[in-house]
Amino acid sequence: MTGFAGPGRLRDEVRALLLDALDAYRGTFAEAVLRDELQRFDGPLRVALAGRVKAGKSTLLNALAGEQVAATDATECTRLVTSYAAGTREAAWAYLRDGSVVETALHRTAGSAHVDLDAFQRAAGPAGTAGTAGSPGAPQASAVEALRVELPSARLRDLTLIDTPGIASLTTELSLRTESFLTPGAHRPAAARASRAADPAERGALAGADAVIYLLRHLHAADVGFLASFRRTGLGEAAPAHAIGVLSRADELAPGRTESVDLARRVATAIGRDERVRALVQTVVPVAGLLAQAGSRLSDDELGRLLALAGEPAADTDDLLLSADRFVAAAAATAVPAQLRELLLDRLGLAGVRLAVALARLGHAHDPAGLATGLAARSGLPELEALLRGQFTDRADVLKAQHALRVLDDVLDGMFGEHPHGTVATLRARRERVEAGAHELAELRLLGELRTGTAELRGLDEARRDAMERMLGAAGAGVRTRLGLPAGTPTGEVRAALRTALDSYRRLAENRLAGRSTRRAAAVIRRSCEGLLRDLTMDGG
Ligand SMILES: Nc1nc2c(ncn2[C@@H]2O[C@H](COP(=O)(O)OP(=O)(O)OP(=O)(O)O)[C@@H](O)[C@H]2O)c(=O)[nH]1
Ligand SMILES: [Mg+2]
Repeated sequence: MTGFAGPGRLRDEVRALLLDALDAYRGTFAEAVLRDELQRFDGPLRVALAGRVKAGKSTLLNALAGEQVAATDATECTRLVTSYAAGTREAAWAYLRDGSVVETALHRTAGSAHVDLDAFQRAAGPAGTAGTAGSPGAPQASAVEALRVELPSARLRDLTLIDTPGIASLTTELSLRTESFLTPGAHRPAAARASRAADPAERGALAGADAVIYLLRHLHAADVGFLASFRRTGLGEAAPAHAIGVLSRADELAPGRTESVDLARRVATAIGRDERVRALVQTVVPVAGLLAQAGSRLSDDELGRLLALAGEPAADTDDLLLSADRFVAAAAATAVPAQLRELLLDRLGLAGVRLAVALARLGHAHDPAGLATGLAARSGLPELEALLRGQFTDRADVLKAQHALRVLDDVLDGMFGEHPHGTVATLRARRERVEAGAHELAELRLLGELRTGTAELRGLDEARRDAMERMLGAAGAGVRTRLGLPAGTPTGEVRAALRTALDSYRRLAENRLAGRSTRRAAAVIRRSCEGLLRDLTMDGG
């Protein structure tokens, strides 16, 4: 997109650096670390879904994957970090504590993918599965550290999705699995890391994510605490660029009102303005994962019955919709059978059923397809997907480069043992040059500093500060998004706007009356403008 360093140059440089480091560290513990990093560097971006128990992580993962892969349930459900990646066939692998990786049976049902882990459980533990293992109190004596599921899915080609157990889970061990996955090494002294270099859960193919979707139902101290630890450990000041906040289960905020998602949007915006949250995520958007899946989880016949329900006398239906218990009561006054009502409740939730009825009554949905589309349109998922493209997929190279440089730092710092003499200084110098030459990294760093308050744009009003953050890619890496222009704006107009921006940031960068941070930020944005103008010309625009 914005190939400031020339298209793909950052990627090529970092890749070459990793290869040379691999050569230098051959035969040491660090070799495996670097090999894993290289593998993930060449693979799709890895995005984890994290948040407290029952925030709706697995449901949102399914909505993004476009099929039911992760198990979801009203009781605590996800017990192992599980990544879902594109593959040529349906298959699953268990990553064991002893470091081995074993292919294991994957059973697909209509509801989810179920990984059979019976063989790995200790004699003392009960049978466990990827998503639906026993009760929350069941012993966690499993030898399995994490799972990888591969599916032939086009949606997963650019993005590997990682489901995680809830933070602040009922069992501390489950929370810790997520925390140690997302913030590798955070809970352990550096010296202890070297000895764990052979542990697969601490390394490339599994450890860490390039970016995180953090689900909140409302702002809670545990969320702030977790997000802060994510920033502190892995990703430094650039962290907000790596995290998107989602106000999840948005339909439950104002159940059944068609404007529920609008209300959720206002709440999400307010949460996103909170200083503590701004320092940790780029933005907060509302999403109702359950609504997004109406079309894939309900048949036309079932959706049709829902429309019929909306056509029944309002007095009866309104009474029915007062509570979940009333809705499924055997003796309810409706022509829709109780069994089907239970299914509708399970697939859409009460708020979803109410919304469906409201859409039909208001004439927004006339047939099953229209109803599914109406619900999906109000789920917030299309907006989240656009955001993921702009923020994560389009800058996958930059995010992965950042991760790779961080791992390289750990290696060069001796985190994984021996230094091959002589080469460390050379590699470090090259690493510094790569970082200094990559404007993309400078942008993310500055954005992070502005968000965390390390740098401040003093004396500028809020609109100007927002515009500067946007120019740095805060709302997406595309040139139109940066300039705040609509998607279809013709190239000529984009170029004119860029020239105007370039002039104004050049002046601001040289304005002695502006604060130091402001001038530095303006200088970075001036370079962004120059790069974007160059890209526009190279694209033939
Ligand atoms: N109304 C509504 N309910 C939802 C939504 N997303 C999830 N749920 C419900 O919330 C419950 C938990 O959903 P999951 O997706 O399993 O949540 P989770 O965060 O993966 O839960 P754990 O893995 O146990 O931490 C289920 O009963 C879902 O049906 C949503 O968008 N709207
Ligand atoms: Mg889950």
